[in-house]
Amino acid sequence: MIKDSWTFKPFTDRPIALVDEQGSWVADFPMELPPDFLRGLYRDMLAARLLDEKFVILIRTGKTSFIAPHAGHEAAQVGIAQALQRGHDWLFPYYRDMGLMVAMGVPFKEIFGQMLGNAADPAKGRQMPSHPGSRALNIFTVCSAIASHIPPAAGAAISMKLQGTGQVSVCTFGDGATSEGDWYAGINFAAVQGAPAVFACLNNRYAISVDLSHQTAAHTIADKAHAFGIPGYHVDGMDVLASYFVMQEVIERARSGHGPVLVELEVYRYGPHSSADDDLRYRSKEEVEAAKRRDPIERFRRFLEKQGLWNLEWDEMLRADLKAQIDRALEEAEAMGEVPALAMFDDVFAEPTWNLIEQRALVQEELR
Ligand SMILES: Cc1ncc(C[n+]2csc(CCOP(=O)(O)OP(=O)(O)O)c2C)c(N)n1
Repeated sequence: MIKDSWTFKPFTDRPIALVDEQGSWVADFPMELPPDFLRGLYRDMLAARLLDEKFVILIRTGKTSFIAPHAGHEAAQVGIAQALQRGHDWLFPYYRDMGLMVAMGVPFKEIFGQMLGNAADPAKGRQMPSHPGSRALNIFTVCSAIASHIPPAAGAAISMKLQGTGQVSVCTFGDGATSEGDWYAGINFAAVQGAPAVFACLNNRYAISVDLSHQTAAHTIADKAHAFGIPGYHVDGMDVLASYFVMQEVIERARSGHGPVLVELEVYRYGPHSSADDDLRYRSKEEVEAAKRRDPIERFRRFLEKQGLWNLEWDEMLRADLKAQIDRALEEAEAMGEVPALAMFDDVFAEPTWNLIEQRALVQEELR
């Protein structure tokens, strides 16, 4: 059931944008967010961008083996993070969400530990790089298999409803994921159960080299919500305030018992699909350059400047501070060194089984 009092309308032809490309507020309601919050959105987007740049250095210097660039996704990622009750709600992210991790509050050192697969990684190097998770922040560990996290996100939401916890399960994925069976099964089940789940598609128009026109015949990804009987919102994901406001509204809608929502956030990835991809084989330099002219950080910078909340001096200080934090965190993560081989037997079960105990002893003997 959709209430008239809700600010945003689902199934719009054009993506919902609140700030235009020149940085002007164009919404039909007043912008009443505090200055610190607005500056915080900018800081988080900048942190995400600088982290993305650092990851390129990590791969080029052979310190990590896999990166999935997220530059261009920052506004959507930061908007999603700010709309969640962090550490209370659950997040089911995907591998391109490293900027989302920063905005959620995962420490840089932990992020680098995960990228290096060393002792600074709470998961003790068990996952491939760019596949983080956080027990402390209720972030489900990323899985490489596309859309495989949609059914667990639906299951978690159904459990939240049955137990009346007041939590929401938020799940992110790319446009390619919307062609997977798990995607339909998971959202359908959540919708039928009226579970507090928000499914957010970061639509960057490519699934590696497969462009959107080969992915779906639907007009938009948001339109697919019709099939599940839930609202589908079509959002400009290069606009951090649109991403934040829509996500906030739909998360609270889900929290108050109105069931799941599908949100499509239109973004662009500036980098290749991953460190193993050559994107010039399937898209032109001109297309990428044109997308960069719509940069989410620059657009929000203009907005802040118009609000009297931005100047060059502050920007330079902020960048220098973030760069220093990132460099220090990387140094600290590197200094932690390798994960001891025996750590592979830790945390497998709450109580180790007899065969694990035997295997551990064998490995220990081998290492002696
Ligand atoms: C089930 C499955 N099929 C295929 C792959 C190979 N694969 C890895 S990433 C990817 C593209 C996913 O694109 P999208 O969901 O749009 O996210 P994006 O990477 O564009 O952000 C594919 C096909 C996989 N990991 N899992």
